[in-house]
Amino acid sequence: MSYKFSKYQGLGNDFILIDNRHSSETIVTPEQAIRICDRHFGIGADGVIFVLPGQEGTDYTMRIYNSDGSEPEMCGNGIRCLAKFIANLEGIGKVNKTYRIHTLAGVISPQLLENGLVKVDMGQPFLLAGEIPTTLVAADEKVVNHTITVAEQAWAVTCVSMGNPHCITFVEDSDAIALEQIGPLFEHYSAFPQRINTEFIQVIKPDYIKMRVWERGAGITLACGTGACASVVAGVLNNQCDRLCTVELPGGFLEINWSSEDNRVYMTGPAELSFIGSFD
Ligand code: ZDP
Repeated sequence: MSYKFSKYQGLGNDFILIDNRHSSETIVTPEQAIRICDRHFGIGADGVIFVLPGQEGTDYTMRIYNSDGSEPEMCGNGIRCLAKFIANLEGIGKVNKTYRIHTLAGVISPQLLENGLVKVDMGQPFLLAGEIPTTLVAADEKVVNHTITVAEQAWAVTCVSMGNPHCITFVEDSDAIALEQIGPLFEHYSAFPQRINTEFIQVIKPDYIKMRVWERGAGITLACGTGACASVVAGVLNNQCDRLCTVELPGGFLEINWSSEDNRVYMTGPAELSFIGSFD
């Protein structure tokens, strides 16, 4: 069997996109996803994303497998890529078109802007420990500026779920963090039963922060959209940043707005087709 795929990236967070509109089962298994995401023995990607038929009145459903085969609830950079991929599949130069996408984190709405960027209504953040999930505090409490010890070092952490779990910590110098060593220790920290994505944030100005990320199931990536959203929410909760904030990631920039009007988080950033191909 040969499958067609399209390779997209959003700020260097790269994905294999698969047209799965004919079936509500993914045509690639998590085991196959691990193989095709391999950068030496496969196509190479941070994850595999599927466009499936919509559910409950939505236009489409998105599912994603991380490069380790695990399935996250949501993917911020991925859903921008998905919006571009769908516009391509539908074969029309769609501008100002908004799609309603069913995800494991609820309905998420990406909009194709005239300038080529994609603006996504990422929904409301979840802040209670039971929703993250984390056992750091009681289930109905928030984790804001809470100190934990990882790698024999004290870290003040704030936890936010954008459908998927994030642990944010503010640091003096994000470049100085030994991500490769420290990231896995956060990911597998016992108080995070679903594991965790971890963002190390350096606040340059209230409306400009710098982020490095260790992703659950994918490790170091050049960008994480849900992580950028979660980081701005955490920054606001800690009085460290504005609701409207630019996030600088190794792969580029995202504009994040945690709206005080509707409590929803809006993310604007690029997504581009790299190439198309097929695999057996
Ligand atoms: O929650 C997780 O397991 C993440 N690794 C999912 C991927 C998140 C992503 N990088 C993003 O941009 O939100 C795609």
